[in-house]
Amino acid sequence: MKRRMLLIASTLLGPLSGCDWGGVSDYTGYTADYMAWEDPVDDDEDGWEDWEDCDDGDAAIHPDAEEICDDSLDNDCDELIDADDVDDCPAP
Ligand SMILES: [Ca+2]
Ligand SMILES: [Ca+2]
Ligand SMILES: [Ca+2]
Ligand SMILES: [Ca+2]
Repeated sequence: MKRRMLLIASTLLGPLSGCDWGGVSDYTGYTADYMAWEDPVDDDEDGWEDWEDCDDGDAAIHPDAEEICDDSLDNDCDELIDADDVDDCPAP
């Protein structure tokens, strides 16, 4: 009877402690991934990070740029292009 209790205890505790260690390493991995994702990137070095720069491959395009009304690009990152950007490109 005593031997059976020991067997049950080790059977229960084995997977439990393994699960705890797995949880710790999973959490650490998640934190590392999250930090990497949070790391700001400014590929075109215009001073605007990728999450706020609608084109992080063109230093002339950023939220503080002037809309150029005939280049088919959203120069100032307000999701309005050329004539659609009526504030910057009013109809003549
Ligand atoms: Ca940028
Ligand atoms: Ca840019
Ligand atoms: Ca434009
Ligand atoms: Ca625009």
